Amino acid sequence: MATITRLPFDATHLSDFQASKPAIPERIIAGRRQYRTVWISDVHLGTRGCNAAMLIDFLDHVDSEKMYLVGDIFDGWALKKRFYWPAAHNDIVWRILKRAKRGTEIVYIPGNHDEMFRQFTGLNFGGVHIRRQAVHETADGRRLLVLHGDEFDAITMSHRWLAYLGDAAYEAMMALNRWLNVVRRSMNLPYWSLSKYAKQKVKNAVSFISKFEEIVAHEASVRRVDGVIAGHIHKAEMRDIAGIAYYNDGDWVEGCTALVEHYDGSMELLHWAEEIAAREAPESEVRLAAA
Ligand SMILES: [Mn+2]
Repeated sequence: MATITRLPFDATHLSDFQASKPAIPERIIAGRRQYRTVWISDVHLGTRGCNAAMLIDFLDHVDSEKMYLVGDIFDGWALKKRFYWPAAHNDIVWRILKRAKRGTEIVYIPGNHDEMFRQFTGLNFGGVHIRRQAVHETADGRRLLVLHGDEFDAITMSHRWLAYLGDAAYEAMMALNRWLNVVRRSMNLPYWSLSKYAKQKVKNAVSFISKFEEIVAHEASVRRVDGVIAGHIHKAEMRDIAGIAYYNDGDWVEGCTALVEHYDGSMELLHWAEEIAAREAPESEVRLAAA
C-alpha cells in the first residue's frame, strides 16, 4: 500500500498548514450561496488535468452546512510517478480545511486514486472525518448511500479505458490524437481511422457508464436506502433507476460539476463553467439568452 509521506503535507502538521496563507486569496466571504449539503469528487489534485482555478472559484462562492468529498480528491498514483503540486492545489486543501474550521461538517470518503487515506478510516483530521462510505439523510427524510464507486470495478472493469481516467497516460493519448489530426490534415491524409477509433471508444464508454449506474443503483436497493451518490466515472448524473435515486457529482477534470442539496431536500447539479460564463457575460447577453 502507498504511504502518505509523498504528499506535500502530513496530517500531524495540519495546524501549520491552516496558519499559512493561500497563494490565491479567498474572495466573497460574505454573501456566499448557502446549501444544506455539497458533494464533490474526482478533483485529481496532483495532475495537470485538475481544473484547480474553477474549483477555487466554486469554493469561494458556495458554502454548506455539510460537505462530502467523494473520493479521488488527490491523485496518489500520478504523484508517485511524477511529483506535480502547484500552489493552486495547495490552495484547495487550505480552503477545505478552512471551512472545516468555520464549522462545516466535512466527510472525506477516499477513492481508488487516494486510497492511501483509507488506512485512516474512522479518524478525524482538522475537522475532516474520514469514512469508507456514509449514509446521508436529506432534509425531506430520504436516506442516500454515499460511496466513491470503485468498489464495483471488479464487475465493470471489462472496459479497460477506465484505468486511464484522470491518468497522465489518458491525457497523453488525447494530446497524441490531436497532434495526429493536425499532421494527417497537413499531409492530406484521410481522417477516417481516427474518427472510427474515437467512435469505438465512445461506444465502450457509454455502455460502461450505464452498467456502472445500474450496478450502483442495485447496490442501493440491496442496502434498502432511497438512493445513492457516487463519483468515480466522471459523469455527472441525476436520475431514477428502477425506483432508486441515482446521483453522480461528476468531476473537476472535464465536467467541473458539484451536487448540492437545498434546504428543502431537493437536489441539483451545478455546472460551474456555465455558472462562471453566466456571471461574466455582459447584462445584454444574459437578457438575450433569457429571451
Ligand atoms: Mn475513482
